[in-house]
Amino acid sequence: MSRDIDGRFLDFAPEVRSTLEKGGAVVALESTIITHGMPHPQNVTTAREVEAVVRVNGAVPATIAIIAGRIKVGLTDEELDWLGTATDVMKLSRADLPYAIAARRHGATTVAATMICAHLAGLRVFATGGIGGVHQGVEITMDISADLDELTRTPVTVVCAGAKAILDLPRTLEYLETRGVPVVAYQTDDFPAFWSRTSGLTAPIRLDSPEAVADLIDIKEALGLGGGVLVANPVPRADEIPADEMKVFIDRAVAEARRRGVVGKAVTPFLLSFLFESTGGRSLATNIALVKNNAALAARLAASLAKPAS
Ligand code: PSU
Ligand code: MN
Repeated sequence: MSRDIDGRFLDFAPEVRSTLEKGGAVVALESTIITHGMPHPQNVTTAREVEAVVRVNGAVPATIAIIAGRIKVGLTDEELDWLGTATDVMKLSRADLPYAIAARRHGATTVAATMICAHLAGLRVFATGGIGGVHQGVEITMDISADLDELTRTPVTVVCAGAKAILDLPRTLEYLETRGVPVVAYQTDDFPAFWSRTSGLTAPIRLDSPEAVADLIDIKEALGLGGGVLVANPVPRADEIPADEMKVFIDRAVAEARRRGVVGKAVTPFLLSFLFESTGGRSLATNIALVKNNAALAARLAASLAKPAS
């Protein structure tokens, strides 16, 4: 269960707490996708739909965010609505978490920060859209998402649709391999590319059922290897934007970010919103579909992990 025994930092939603106490299945969800990843009102409607998808697939959702310095594990409807339009919410990664808590700030958790909070809360599975990774132009900017290092140290399984295709995907995979993070493609041989089902890169591992992924997670933990597991689940065929179509828009977005001098935490939100505009909303529709698809798999995985060993 939770390592935060005295409740010093964490506030659990009652349903999340009671489910954890019974050893039931809970799926962590992040909040940066709500505050910095999607426009309003689609951000809030998606967050609700994603929670519903988790339930339908046999688990309890716990959306994680920092509100007035408290780590919320599971948000109320009111908190979720508020988050959807709030303007004073920080984008929190590992480096920002202690400050946000100490200064009683509001913060949306990225993949890295959500993994940390999920682990503190005793959750093992987390669903998102796409992880951050090595950015294009890393030779000059050294921009590598803290999400990658978090996967090397925090034992939470992240279900995503690959790394966002705005990134340098070959280098992202190299980095994960160097740092010893198992990367599992789900029911495919290829590492998926967020909006597209394939990146043209072969994934290191392929598994075809939630039970097989659960086995791998249990064994990794039993071996004491530390760190997380990345599960890359391709967007459903009907919702994908083929990689060659997407590339045109991505190249334009990356060039525009460079021209405007966008750096640091602002890069990913800028690229996502630029793509939303330039694709006439199509990139967002695909993003929504892939997050739901990941939530469904994460719930089935959490349910499989929660089963008592036979
Ligand atoms: N998945 C999405 N949309 C998003 C994100 C993930 O579909 O906006 C967020 C996650 O919170 C992830 C972050 O951690 O993008 C990556 O930000 P950066 O590249 O600055 O590390
Ligand atoms: Mn970055």
